Amino acid sequence: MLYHLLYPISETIGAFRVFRYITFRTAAAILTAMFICFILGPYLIELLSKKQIGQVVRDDGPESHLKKAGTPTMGGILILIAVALATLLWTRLDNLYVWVVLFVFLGMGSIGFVDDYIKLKRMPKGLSAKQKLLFQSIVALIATALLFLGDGIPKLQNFDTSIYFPFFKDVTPTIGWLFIPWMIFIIVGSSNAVNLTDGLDGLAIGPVMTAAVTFLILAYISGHSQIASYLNVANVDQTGELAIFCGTLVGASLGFLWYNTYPAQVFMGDVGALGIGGALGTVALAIKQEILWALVGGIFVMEALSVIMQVTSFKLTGKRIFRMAPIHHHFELKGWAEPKVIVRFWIISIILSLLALSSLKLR
Ligand code: 57M
Repeated sequence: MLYHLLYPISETIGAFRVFRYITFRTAAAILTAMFICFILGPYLIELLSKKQIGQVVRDDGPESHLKKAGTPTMGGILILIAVALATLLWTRLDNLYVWVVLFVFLGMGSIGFVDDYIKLKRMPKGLSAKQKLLFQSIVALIATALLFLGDGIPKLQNFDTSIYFPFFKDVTPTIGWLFIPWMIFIIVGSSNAVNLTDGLDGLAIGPVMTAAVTFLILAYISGHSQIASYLNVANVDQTGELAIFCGTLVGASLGFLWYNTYPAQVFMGDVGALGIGGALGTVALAIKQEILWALVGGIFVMEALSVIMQVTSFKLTGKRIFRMAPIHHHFELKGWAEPKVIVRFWIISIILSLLALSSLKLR
């Protein structure tokens, strides 16, 4: 919004020329989102406590989690507010990608909100897995349609339905209309994978932050034709503005982590996890980095795979592969202290992001 208000008067006041630069607006967006979280955090936590929006903890989980009962949840509302406000303030509002990503972020967040609310007020299980999946798929389908159609029919014909692989610049299979289910799979899968990871203090928000920093860099590159061509990365016109969205996610994650770090004063709830995951998946698709996303978000992939493997093995053989799934519970039950699991997962996510960034140019 500020771009539209202030850049036009840069002819009179030269200093306002900075509003043109994505780099300047990204830095400002990070700080804005972070301070919104810092400032609103205590009020929201107090409000959630007063309204008794406290976590119901299942008694079949690790014993150490029982003492977490009653910790305020739905703190993801803070992330939603900070990211949405900072995005509206610092991005160009005539950019389709920004609106699509924001739509998925708030759409998935709303599904999470309903789920959290039902869990707290009516039935502890919340929405059924089928209901959740259906609503998530509808949000993903609308986002897909918007990206395909763009601002008119021409975009439909121009839409690049190729998949780009890191390290192999010549492997770019074009999958045509199959790109629609592919996009839905990535968006819904990302949303759920982040949600599954969110089971220890700060465990999800740490890797979210590393992923957002990595996508911030990749989105900037993808929107810049010269840098993209130099680094052998797909150049998608106008995706540079997504660097600013990723910046707001970095800032909001830092701000939220302030309160969510061990021992947590607040949990994000599904309202946070579903929205963040969906948005990261959509950014990956927009900048044509969905394969690299599996590496950047390797922690989320590992958590989701651990659940799939555990459930499949349990159903087929009656035996468990892990002491408990998702995998963070496995390490807790092996005796690792909670902060040790969390920080080690963060370290892995940083290594994965560095590996992903090292794929640039190596194509
Ligand atoms: C998200 N939610 C946390 C909090 C957070 C299919 C199955 C594997 C699904 C999975 C599941 O339900 N996952 C959904 C996990 C919960 O946190 C809330 O949920 C929000 C995120 N959606 O923001 O509001 C608990 O996690 C802990 N927590 C923290 N710090 C945080 O910052 O400590 C969360 C955030 C909180 C708190 O204790 O109460 C959760 O784990 O429920 N199900 C499971 O994860 C269950 N696994 C399981 O049943 N495994 C089986 C296999 C066969 C599927 C097995 O291995 O045998 C476990 N979860 C729990 N107890 N709580 C096991 C039992």
